[in-house]
Amino acid sequence: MTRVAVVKRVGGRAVALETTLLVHGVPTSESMGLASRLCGVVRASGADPAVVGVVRGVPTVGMTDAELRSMLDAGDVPKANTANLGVLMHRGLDAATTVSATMELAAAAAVMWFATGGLGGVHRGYGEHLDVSSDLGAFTRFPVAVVTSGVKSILDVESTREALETLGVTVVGFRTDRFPAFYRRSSEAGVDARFDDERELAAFVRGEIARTGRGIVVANPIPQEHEIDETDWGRWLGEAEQRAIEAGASGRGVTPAVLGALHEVSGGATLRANLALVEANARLAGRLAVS
Ligand code: PSU
Ligand code: MN
Repeated sequence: MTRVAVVKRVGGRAVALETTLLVHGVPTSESMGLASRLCGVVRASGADPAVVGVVRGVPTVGMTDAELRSMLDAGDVPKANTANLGVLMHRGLDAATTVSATMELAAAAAVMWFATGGLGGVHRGYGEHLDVSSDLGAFTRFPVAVVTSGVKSILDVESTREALETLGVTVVGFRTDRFPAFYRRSSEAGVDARFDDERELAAFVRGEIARTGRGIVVANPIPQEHEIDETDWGRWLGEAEQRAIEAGASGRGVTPAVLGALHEVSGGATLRANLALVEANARLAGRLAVS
């Protein structure tokens, strides 16, 4: 049960968008442009975009452009998941919310649709320790449908899929039978069910969330024309991981470090793919929200 009081500035057909993706997932020069394209895409579907984050300690569903701008200008913004969200609020700080924290705040504001790029998941293990994102457990607690291109192949995709299964989280595929791997349309892993029709998918998700009070993963593969070649991907990932290890990334710093290195070693190709798939997810979430 969610007891967070949030500032809510969004209409009835809301689609949540997360700030960690905007602040830590893409270069800062891209953040405002991406935010405005995502909001535009959601509006074009007839739904209402709501950028979610913590503004000077206040959990906010529907941040203004000025609030996002000042978060970006501040630099070095903390990344909030469900574990440290309350501490950052208590201290009155700005924070970018990950999938798990965004789900918590969206649920508190009765927003059930959320579009992102990729979920966090089970890391491949750079260090000696287990590193599993709080995103996975959030689906067992918050009644929010997250439209995502699966999990990035910087993670252990198949283990992440198994972890969702262990937690009893429903994973449905939109026009796919496979669990997508972000830059790639498919992986070794499957989904619980495939839906080809948007209206049927929207009806199922609404009914399921009402029935269970838990979240659902809606997997939407990257558009075909933006999928990254498998050989390129393997080479880039190897180099990016090496750079992240050399930079000494750990804990919450791992995902942003590997992403940043990837965008560099791929000459921007992974960034372009990333932007394209998030937009596609925002479009689908908008359509489902009004369906
Ligand atoms: N995947 C991406 N881009 C991102 C993230 C994931 O392709 O920016 C962000 C999301 O906010 C996700 C978070 O919730 O990383 C997961 O971080 P961690 O591994 O520290 O839980
Ligand atoms: Mn982690």
